[in-house]
Amino acid sequence: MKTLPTLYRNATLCTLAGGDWGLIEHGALFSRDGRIAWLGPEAQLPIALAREAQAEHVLQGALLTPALIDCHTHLVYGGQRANEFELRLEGASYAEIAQAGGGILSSVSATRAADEAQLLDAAGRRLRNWLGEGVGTLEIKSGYGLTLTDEARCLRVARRLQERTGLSIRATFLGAHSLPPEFAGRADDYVDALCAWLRELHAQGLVDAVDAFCESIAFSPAQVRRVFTAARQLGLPVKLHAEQLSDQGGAALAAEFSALSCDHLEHLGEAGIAAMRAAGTVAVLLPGAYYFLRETRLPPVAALRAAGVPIAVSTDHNPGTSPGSSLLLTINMACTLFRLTPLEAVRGVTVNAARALGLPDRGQLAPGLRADLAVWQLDHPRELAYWFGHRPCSRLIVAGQELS
Ligand code: DI6
Ligand code: FE
Repeated sequence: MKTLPTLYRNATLCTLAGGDWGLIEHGALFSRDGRIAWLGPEAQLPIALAREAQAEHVLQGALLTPALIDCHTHLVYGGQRANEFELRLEGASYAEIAQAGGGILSSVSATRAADEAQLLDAAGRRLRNWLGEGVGTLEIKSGYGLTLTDEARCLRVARRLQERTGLSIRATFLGAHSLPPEFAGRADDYVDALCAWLRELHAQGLVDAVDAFCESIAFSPAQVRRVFTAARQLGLPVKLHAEQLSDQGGAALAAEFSALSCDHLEHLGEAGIAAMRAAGTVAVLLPGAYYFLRETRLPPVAALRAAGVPIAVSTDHNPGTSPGSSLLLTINMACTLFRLTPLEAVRGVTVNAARALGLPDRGQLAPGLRADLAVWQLDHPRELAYWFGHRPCSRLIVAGQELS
């Protein structure tokens, strides 16, 4: 889409370029063709750019950051699972509910029963919460269909949400989420089937990356290896739900396949950290799931930090373990529950979230990057991690296009 050459003036820029906030007071930013063409102190704005601008926004000192990125969601599903929340409050564990046929499989039934328009409507309604919080890029995983047709429907919904909203949406195939009932007792046959589906879905242009759930209640490292081998043969990047409930050695396996990210990681050990570091794999922390499952085992934040593994933060929005719809609350939780600093948490939903999606063209403010911008009625970016239940985003711009 064509966008006008646009000038944003009198902003407090938070570039996040380099390791710090990258603040520029009394800043200006010029975008052209959906990309950032120039930024810096307004006093240094080249006169030619001021003349070229066809749209101008004077921000009166408001904060201008890169649009936020939610790099791990399961946004497309039918139904909801508030009944399981009640069961867990009465003492049942997440794994027990899953083993009794609830959990992911109850969302699979509801998703299969919904048609594409219903899934699109429900996900579209949820997505407004992200739009209102300055999120410009969002990853959506399949994994509640678990047949070729139902997975295709969910991935198509992800594609259609991008067309409908203007947000940038990445679609991840998570066929290896749970064993569907029709394959009960035949997990290896299911892995064969989903690898064949992956080839078909890829041919339809529906897949940007491949994920799997490596856990005793889901898929073994050997099975995940087969899924990843199929993905890499198609040139697709991989990521993994790893070490959420136990240490399966999933992170080291994912690193072997140069995974973009390993996500959850509460039970991650030293070997996994070393492997992720060597492979440049991002650690995606999901405090919403930790909170909602009332977990007590913290991810090894200090060891990840010491090893220099990039840390991202995401909602993990899903109906079972993280029904929250606020990336801002999630970064607050990353600080309160996981002890990230506000700078680490904000980098976790910008620079490092971009890396977790393999998108080097966003997540910071710098010339040449996409003009994915959020304007906030805040004095300092640390407030993004501080307030909760507060919506200070006043403008969202994606690829130079104003969305709200
Ligand atoms: N880990 C999670 O937290 C979600 N999926 C996964 O592999 C949970 C999905 C659900 O319970 O519906
Ligand atoms: Fe997840």
